[in-house]
Amino acid sequence: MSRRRLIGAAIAACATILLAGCQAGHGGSPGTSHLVVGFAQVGAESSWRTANTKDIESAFQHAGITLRFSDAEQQQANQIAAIRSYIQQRVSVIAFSPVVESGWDTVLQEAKAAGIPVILTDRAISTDDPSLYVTRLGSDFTKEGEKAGVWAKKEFAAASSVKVLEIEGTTGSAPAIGRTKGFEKEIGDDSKFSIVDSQDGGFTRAGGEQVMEAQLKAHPDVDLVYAQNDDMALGAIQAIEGAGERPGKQIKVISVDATHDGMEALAQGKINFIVECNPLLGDELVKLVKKVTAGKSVPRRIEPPERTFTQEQAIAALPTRKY
Ligand code: GYE
Repeated sequence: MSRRRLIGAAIAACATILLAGCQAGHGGSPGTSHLVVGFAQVGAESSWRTANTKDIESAFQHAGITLRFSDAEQQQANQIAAIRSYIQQRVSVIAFSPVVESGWDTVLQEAKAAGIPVILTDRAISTDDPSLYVTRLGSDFTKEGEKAGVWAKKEFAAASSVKVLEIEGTTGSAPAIGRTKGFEKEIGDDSKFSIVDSQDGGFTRAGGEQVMEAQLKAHPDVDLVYAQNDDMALGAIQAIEGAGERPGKQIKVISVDATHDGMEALAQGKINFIVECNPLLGDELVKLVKKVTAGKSVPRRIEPPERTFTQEQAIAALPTRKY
């Protein structure tokens, strides 16, 4: 082969590789590689949140769709600023998990005016204007609270009085509102249950520990702790052990999420029951983004599959648990 031919063949080979790269670009299908999604995350407050972020990032990477990510550190003002910046960047879709339920109308009207569709992931908003978002992909938090209440009623069927401490998630957030409502509705028709206190633990381990420490002094005779996520339950367990008591024995513990650490504590009998909340929303979010940007219709509401766990079920599930 002459030198010139050799160079020509090399150029042709490069072009073929480039073309293949363009068409298959990181597993993306043709027509989606130009998409840019702005994702405004709540923060990094819990293991659930970390698993959720990781899953979303990897799903978008896999799909070859650009994801711009921001962490609001649990502050609504930060999240509003992030959404405004995505509007300015003219992203294809804005997705976000709202820190709290209310106060979104103004910024979402701005997104609407800019023609950028909004998808809610995980948490919900309260608004009178349903046109401000296309769909919500996330759990039914009231149902989760009900499952916790149903278990409590069964567990304490033979007791004559049950003192309950609620360690709630971030005040004003959809999961805190729903999980409180569902639980209180369930136990509300059984007068032996009394809620000695409900305190905001901010969905963090430190928050759970702090609330529990103070509550053990105010209500040392508490029978049941309902922690609205695993991190707060794990913090509460530390406080209970610190006070020389046995979590899961003298004081029963219910939690929500079913993250790996929570499930380990359940397997060890320090937590007694966990209501699962599924953070693996990435693939479904990618599908929604593709459909919405292709002008296809999507359901107004999508709920991920979820279950509950007893100690035996946690032991069985742990080896293959994904988060
Ligand atoms: O349960 C908690 C997290 O919004 C469902 O937020 C989510 C909750 C989750 O911090 O661990």
